[in-house]
Amino acid sequence: GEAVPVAQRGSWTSFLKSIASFSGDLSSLTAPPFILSARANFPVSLTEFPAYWCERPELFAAIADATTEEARALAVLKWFMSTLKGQYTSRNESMGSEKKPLNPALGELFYGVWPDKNGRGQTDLLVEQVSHHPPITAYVIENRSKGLKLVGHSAQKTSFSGGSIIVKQIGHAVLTVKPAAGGEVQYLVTLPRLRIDGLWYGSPYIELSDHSYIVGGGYTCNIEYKGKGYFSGKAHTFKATLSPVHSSGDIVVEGTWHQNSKITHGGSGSFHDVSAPKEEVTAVGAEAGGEMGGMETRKLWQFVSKGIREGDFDSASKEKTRIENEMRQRRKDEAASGTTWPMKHFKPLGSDPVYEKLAVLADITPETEDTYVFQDNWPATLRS
Ligand code: 0T9
Repeated sequence: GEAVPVAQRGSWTSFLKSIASFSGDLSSLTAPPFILSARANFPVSLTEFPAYWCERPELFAAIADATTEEARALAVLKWFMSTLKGQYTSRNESMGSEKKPLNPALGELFYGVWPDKNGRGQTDLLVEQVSHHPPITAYVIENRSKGLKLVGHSAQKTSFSGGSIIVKQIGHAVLTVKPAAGGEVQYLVTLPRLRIDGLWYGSPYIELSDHSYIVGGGYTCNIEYKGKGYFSGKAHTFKATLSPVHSSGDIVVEGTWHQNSKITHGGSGSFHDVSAPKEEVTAVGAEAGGEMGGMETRKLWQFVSKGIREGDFDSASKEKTRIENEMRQRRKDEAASGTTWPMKHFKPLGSDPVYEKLAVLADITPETEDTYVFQDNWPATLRS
């Protein structure tokens, strides 16, 4: 692969071989340094990824302003579509290719905020790594003044096929809207399938495939994803069909999720457009007077990140090993004393009643999924 630094070619080839002969938890494999994730100032662990759901806070807030079921369903779809560019192409844009995120420790935390601006209200973010084996990340994003709350969890099942990594996303999110007129509306949001291509060349990138759904508020929305060589021949293509549950009259939206789209049926005009810059979350420390505690992601991985950023891979890998050993010891001590690490913000639930009620409306499989119920215990630094 040409994108691989000469000195790391051997280790990239053996890394690819280990992916090919591996099934399950890819995040635990050790990758050569050039493919590790580090941004200007901080390490990037998977606990930071839920922030992608709100990097256009005004589109999230706009969901609350809709006054009809149709307008609200369109606002939810527009917000969702506008997050995909950040979720799936932003590492390529900022770091040249998809990168391997840090594998979060059990109990790792991330808190953040998008401040109020132009009356959109403040939006808060809280993330907790609720499982290490397999990795599961639970999150909440709430705009209290607008009556909007997104609660979800995210995990992955990976396999290797035809030179690409196939990632099946596990988990879902539920968006709860409390309209000003009263009542409560809930939307189930499911997640697309990913392919990681370009591995051989050392410049991995993501393409989305199959379907994801948004269901609730009187509508079902089926979003179909295609890449190069499918219906338009273009990368990152989608077609979303929004259907009212109790009447007829579909609205169809088509375009590229990393650029823009338009309404092609049941209306007209442009739909989403993500050419304007997005707004990254501001990290907020939650312990002693707003200081970051030892389990808060940017503090935990501080020196790993510094090493990667400064090209000092030796100290990055030593520091990473130190953290991993510390976590291993913690698990051993817990086993010895018959305790387990307590979740701080969530309670696991074997099946999600909201998922079950809404998944049937769009024939989503599986029919049931577990969930992590937020305990409504925001740290004071986010509630002042
Ligand atoms: C939820 C997102 C998810 C997390 C990442 C597959 C992946 C871990 C999960 C699905 C977010 O909402 C959206 C975006 C990117 C996904 C990551 C891309 C990726 O490569 C990693 C996996 C675990 C790897 O690191 C594979 C090895 C690596 C060398 C390829 C770059």
